[in-house]
Amino acid sequence: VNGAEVLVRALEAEGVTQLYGIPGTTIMDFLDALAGQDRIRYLSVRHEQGAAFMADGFSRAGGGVGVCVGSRGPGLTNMATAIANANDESVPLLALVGQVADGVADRDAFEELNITAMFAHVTKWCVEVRSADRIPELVQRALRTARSGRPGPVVVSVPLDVLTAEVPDDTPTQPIVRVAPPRPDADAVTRIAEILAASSRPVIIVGGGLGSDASGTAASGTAASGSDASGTAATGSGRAGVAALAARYAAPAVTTWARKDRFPNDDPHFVGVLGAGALEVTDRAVREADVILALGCRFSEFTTKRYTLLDPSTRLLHVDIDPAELGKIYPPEVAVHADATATVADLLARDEPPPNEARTRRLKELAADHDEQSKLPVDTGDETAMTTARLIGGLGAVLARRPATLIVDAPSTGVWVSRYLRFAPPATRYRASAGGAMAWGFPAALGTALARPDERVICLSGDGSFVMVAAEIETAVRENIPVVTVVANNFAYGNTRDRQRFSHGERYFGVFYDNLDLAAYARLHGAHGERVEHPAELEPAIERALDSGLPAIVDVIQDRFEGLPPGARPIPPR
Ligand SMILES: Cc1ncc(C[n+]2csc(CCOP(=O)(O)OP(=O)(O)O)c2C)c(N)n1
Ligand SMILES: [Mg+2]
Repeated sequence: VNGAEVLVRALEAEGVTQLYGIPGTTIMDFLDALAGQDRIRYLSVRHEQGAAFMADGFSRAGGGVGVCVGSRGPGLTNMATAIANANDESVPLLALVGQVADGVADRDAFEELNITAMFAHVTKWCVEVRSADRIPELVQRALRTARSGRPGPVVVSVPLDVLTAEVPDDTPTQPIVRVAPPRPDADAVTRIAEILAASSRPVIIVGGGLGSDASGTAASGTAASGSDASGTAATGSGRAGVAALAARYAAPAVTTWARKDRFPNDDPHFVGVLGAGALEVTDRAVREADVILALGCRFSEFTTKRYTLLDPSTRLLHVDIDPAELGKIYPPEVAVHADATATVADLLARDEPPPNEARTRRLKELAADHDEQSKLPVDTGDETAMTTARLIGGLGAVLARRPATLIVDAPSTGVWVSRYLRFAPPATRYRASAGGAMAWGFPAALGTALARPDERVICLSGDGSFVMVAAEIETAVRENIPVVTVVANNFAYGNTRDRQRFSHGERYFGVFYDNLDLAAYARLHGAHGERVEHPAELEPAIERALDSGLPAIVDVIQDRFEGLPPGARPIPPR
């Protein structure tokens, strides 16, 4: 057999079930090998960026490690944004690319790129396979690297002559190796418990390290996985575990920007989502805390309002699976290099502290303020205007009737979702991008639907973001992926328009444009299309889109100044 066949076998041995890609000279033998089997599904897409964001969505939805495929140079550079975004956001991903044949390498051959040099900085690992008999070893290591520890993207480059090289048919695949996530040191757990018990204004910050769908630990059967599949109250892991921990210390809990559904939103300890446009009460809970327990969060610029959120006098207890994150932004008093879910479980295994009145009183005050502030503002103005308040209200009403995963791209409407919609997994789930790359949403929604074919997926996108990847509607129709995409269509790069509103004297430049009729565009492809111009049309249109069973676009026509909720501002540029 040839290297391409061995590559297919190696992927299959690792449990890969789907690939998304675009062909090119260097990977034609790989496609040939895929064509001769039916264990791995190959979906041809319309842009490599789409393939990589789809793989990202597949990973986040718990489908395993998402894999995207491209031919050398330009095929891979088209994936670069998605790879860098996955690196920012700890998403496991494998980008599999061809490379010029070794026989002509280093001559600036056609579309040749120094792949390992270029991608070293935005991947967890980037490797070029030098001989076909090492394909099983390196593919296995790549996938293990992607999913272990702090997950992230890997690039595997396979030169053409490695794919065509002959190897014995009995070239073995390697047995799967999974790395158990590190458990916390017992002394550190004791210190955390003691400091929390002595605190008067604690807060728990829940980040992506807790109960991650993408951790890959569920597949290994090891303890301490908090994925949607295994995060049950019975085991005290994941979402239920951290809610129990919050209850034990009467501690309010907040989540980082993209992780809203990592804490039960209907729990009385939940006081909101950090990040741009966070509610006043959410920021206050953190700013005024005497003790912060940070579980698997990296204190991103976004979450910390440009590193201004924490008071230097606050005692920080920081748990993270990546030791590089401990002390990187804020120096912790207790730094725990461990899996966050395992740490929660170990904390819960200790004796209950006595109740504390001061903490309970503060929690009640914050919870009451959160209840008040997280009520969707009611529009009293022109009832025919398709305002964002009405858009979010309608979307929330549909989600309450028709449970789905909501995928939110980078639109200004994201702030509304993070403030005002509540998610109760597993019925309703929420996925957002924190790296900020526009265009993530629609393809990530396709990947989510591919990972969870029995569940519904709704994508909320801005028009600017959606149009960047709109070509993938053809992929969705051809491959029968019934994602409903609601486009908040304000004919503007709204988020950047608001920077001009607040920081550039309302001098609007380069932020407005025209869009074609996106509902008609959908129908031209054989998808379902709805154009919504009046608030009363919104909910029935989304319902019809869901009922159609087709990929669908609901094009919601708005005023070009629609965007952020009242009082919210982009983080100032300086
Ligand atoms: C790939 C990429 N380019 C540019 C930006 C900067 N940016 C952030 S949001 C935004 C505008 C988004 O417009 P749209 O998707 O229509 O959403 P809206 O804010 O209008 O709701 C821009 C240009 C980005 N985040 N990612
Ligand atoms: Mg817009």
